[in-house]
Amino acid sequence: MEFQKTPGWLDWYPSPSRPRFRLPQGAVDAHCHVFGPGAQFPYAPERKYTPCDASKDQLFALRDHLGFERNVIVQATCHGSDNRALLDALKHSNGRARGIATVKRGVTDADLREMHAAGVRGVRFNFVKRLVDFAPRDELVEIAGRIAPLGWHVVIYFEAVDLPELRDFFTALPTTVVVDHMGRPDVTKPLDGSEFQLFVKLMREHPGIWSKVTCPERLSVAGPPALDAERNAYRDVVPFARHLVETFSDRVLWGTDWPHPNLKDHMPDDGLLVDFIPHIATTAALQKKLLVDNPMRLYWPEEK
Ligand code: 0GY
Repeated sequence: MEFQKTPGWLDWYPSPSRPRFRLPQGAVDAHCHVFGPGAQFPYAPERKYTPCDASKDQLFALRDHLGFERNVIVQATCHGSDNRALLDALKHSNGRARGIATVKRGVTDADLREMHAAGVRGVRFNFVKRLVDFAPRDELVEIAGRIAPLGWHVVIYFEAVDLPELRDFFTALPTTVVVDHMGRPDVTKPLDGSEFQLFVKLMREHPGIWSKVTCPERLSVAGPPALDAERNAYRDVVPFARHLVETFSDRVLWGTDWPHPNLKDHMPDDGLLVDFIPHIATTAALQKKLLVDNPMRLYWPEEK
């Protein structure tokens, strides 16, 4: 099947620079996607955007180029609840990728078992209006109850303004909960303002809630990075991510978000994104927790 990508959508960065920051051995890119290829794994009819293809082989090449050991591949909304591209990538990763799927109420125990065998360790619930038509809450509760006995967790994606309304739902979930992209703070608002502090409070009061300190390129309002000698881009996002890394060092994850869906103004150089890490995790000990210990504990617990 032929797919035309959504007009205005940028392709992923074709030749990322080599990062200056040397990742610790065993580092995990804990948030990335595969898209299609559409001819092999068609995009979902209910999708809100059509991406450019971004295959497992391209993802694995990026992993090696940047110096990561492993990936956590997250089902993107353009594939809906058809997890075939994700499962194919996991099965071809030689055990070096684990996955987060999207499932619907009708998912069978056999489906869940197959996903587990392939390396799926969680499901994603999406509350971002531009990306999905929301699933009813009772369906999500039912799914969470089904996956909890497998030792899986729930990944949630929402915008900061929606947290007050969603908070009680999140805290009632029976599994570990991982928040995508720090709950998407508005970084023009103060770090100690009520919006971000509500998210910090959520994490402080609920030790089962983790956060990905990801997507500076998406959250930054400073526009394309003004490079300085330190390759220190997306500076306006640093205080938010650094605060979470330092306050909740055992519950943070980092990922590239390659191939960066829905970016229209600026496509990040993934090498530069890696060079963001030492600005938010400023010691070797914090870097090891963020990039190795935490994702290994969550996704490869049998190796710890
Ligand atoms: C991300 C962010 C986005 C998209 C998706 O599944 C998706 O389509 O997650 C976004 O547009 O903010 O994590 O990749």
